[in-house]
Amino acid sequence: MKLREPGIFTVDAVAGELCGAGTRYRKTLGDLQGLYEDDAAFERLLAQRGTDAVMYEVTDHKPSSDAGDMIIGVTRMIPGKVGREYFLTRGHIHAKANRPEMYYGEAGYGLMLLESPDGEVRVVEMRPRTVCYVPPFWIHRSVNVGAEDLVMTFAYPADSGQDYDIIAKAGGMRQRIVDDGAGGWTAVDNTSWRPRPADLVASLYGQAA
Ligand code: S6P
Ligand code: ZN
Repeated sequence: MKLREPGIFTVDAVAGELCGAGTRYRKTLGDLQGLYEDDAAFERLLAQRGTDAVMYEVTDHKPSSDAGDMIIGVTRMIPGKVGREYFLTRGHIHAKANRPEMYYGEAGYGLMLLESPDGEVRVVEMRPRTVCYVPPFWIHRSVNVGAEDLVMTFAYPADSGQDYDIIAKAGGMRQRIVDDGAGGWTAVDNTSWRPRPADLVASLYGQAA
């Protein structure tokens, strides 16, 4: 049997990347259109920074997409707000919904915003050395509520995949993370959110390993 070689990487918490990782992608302001509550504030930011402004980037090591294998990487998100709403990642559920994930805080101050298919919400504060276990079936999105770059290492099963539509189809995530007026954060209801149909929830929970 031909075995894979061990991977050796360095997390650069200042640069916010996994040094030695094979792949990198960036999400720009233009990629995040429609995710924020305040369209006018989004358009203003777009006019200031341009559509190609990098909002977050991911460096990762994807040895394969085999069941039982693992993907590891680092996400770096810049700080800021669209109107009152803190910068966020697109967020997703794993396409194989029963696949979990681990996030480890390297730098900055952020949140992991989690939502179950039937609409339960959890918020986990992420600081350096915080480990967040994202259980199977939870939609997850990172939010930078600090003043610095938010840098997190992650690891998840290599056959997980990502489904981004689950958020769009519900009108966004159920809660939004906004400035509390005192420079902190608070979670508020997203008035556009709609509960998922019971058959969709059942089919997600019914997924076989
Ligand atoms: C993948 C894992 C991370 C995110 C990354 C960007 O399952 O959760 O690699 O992909 O933090 O977030 P998003 O929501 O744009 O994929
Ligand atoms: Zn994920």
